[in-house]
Amino acid sequence: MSSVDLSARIPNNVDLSQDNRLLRALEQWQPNYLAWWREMGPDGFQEKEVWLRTAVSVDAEGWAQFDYVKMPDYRWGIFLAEPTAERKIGFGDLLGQPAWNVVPGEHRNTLRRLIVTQGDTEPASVEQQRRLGQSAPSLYDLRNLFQVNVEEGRHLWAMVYLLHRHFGRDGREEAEALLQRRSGNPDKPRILGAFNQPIDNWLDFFMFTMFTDRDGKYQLLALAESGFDPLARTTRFMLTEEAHHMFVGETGVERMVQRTAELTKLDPNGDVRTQGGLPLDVIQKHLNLWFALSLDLFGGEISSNAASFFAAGLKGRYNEERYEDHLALGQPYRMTVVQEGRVVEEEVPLRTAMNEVLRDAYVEDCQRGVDRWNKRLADAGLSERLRLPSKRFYRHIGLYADLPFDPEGRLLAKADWERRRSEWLPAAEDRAYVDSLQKPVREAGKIANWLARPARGVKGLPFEHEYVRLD
Ligand code: BYC
Repeated sequence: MSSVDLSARIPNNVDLSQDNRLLRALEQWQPNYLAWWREMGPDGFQEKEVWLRTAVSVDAEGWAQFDYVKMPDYRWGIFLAEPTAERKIGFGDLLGQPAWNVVPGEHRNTLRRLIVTQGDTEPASVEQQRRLGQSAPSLYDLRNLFQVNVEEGRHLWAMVYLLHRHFGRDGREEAEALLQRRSGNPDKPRILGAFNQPIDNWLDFFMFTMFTDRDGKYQLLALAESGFDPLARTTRFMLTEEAHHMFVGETGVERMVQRTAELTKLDPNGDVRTQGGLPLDVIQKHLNLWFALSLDLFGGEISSNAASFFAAGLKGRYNEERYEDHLALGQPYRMTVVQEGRVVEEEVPLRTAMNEVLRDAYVEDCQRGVDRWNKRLADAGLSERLRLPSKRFYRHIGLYADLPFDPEGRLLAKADWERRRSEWLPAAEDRAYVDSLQKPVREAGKIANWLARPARGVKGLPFEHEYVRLD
């Protein structure tokens, strides 16, 4: 097992001290990263002590330690999961050949692009969320936000390590560029659509961590199958941290829904607004928005890029092992396409549908979360339910991009869609109402009225714990 060097300036389990050139390059990047973190990281809380977990090992047991840390002092490190002895490529045209530890020349550009695209999302999400600390509904939630943020920072380190270690000068330039782009900036935007959207309130944040971080999970799972072993090992360890981010989203929405149900029942007219809670239809609109934005992150339904990533052994399917056939040749995939304004079924070669195969697994996982929220509503005796919209609704990438599908997946006339838009997506007045509830709660043990307390605190501590020291 590679040993973990925690005392180094950059904690790592990749023997950085044995590679002087690489170490120097990363040590040059580090101050630029910290400058970016100070400029674009959580606004107003850089000097506060936060109860954070820090990755210190890659053991299945005890890989992290918890302590109070000021965020700029967080020990951002480089950790790869342990190698699998004699690992073989598990899919595509090179099935059964040894996995690579160096980048094959012919795949250099493609791999770099995949790593840069993945890497770009990490700082982007920190930028999107940088002002949320100002309106946190409790110290527990404030701490979870910062936990997510520092770990997205570590995921950037993970990708930057690969760029520096395996892509020479191009890789160093890309690592620099990752600190230059800015979420939502029209002159130097982040690469993927959802990462340029504003996250202005905690409803957006919980939906983002539920739906967009879950896209992260599936993309990382697909990259964890990669024949390029350092990428597979890096992403495998990132998934350990990612689980918490989705927990924050899934339980965050669940706590909102639970509180909405309580407040609805409390009001003599069943009006949650009079009680200062979030109406379910407003929650549903935010769900529609973030689900659709996150579906776009899987790329086009029919993608020759995805087919060649698969053929070349660069990006596999989620849990490739559970398939019997790892070549995916000669099999069709049925999907809905739009022809002359009509929705029809068509068969396409499976390899070109790899983005859609991954999206299917993702949708199933999202549905499980929605079912859990609906159980809360049912338990509270409410008849309303939340629903995932159709995969065709409000898409900007792929076959259904910019076509006027309603949440049921029916194609409407453009004018009808526009007229009904505010029934399905957050409108200015919905945003204004949500914003009006975003008052910070900074006393340990207290929580905003629109949100239920979590079932338990962090790592055995009670909810009342002072998770962020604000004095
Ligand atoms: N926005 O062949 P197509 C995460 C581009 S999230 C803008 O359909 P492909 C996280 C595409 O680049 C996970 N552009 O797509 C979550 C291509 O451009 P070129 C991030 C888009 O290549 C929360 C063209 O359209 N992981 O980790 O099959 C917090 C045609 O595309 C978009 C990854 O992204 C879009 N949504 O697949 C923090 C994994 N979609 O080449 C973190 C690595 C497509 O024609 N990336 N385009 O100029 C990939 O696997 C692939 O690049 C994609 C796109 C799945 C994203």
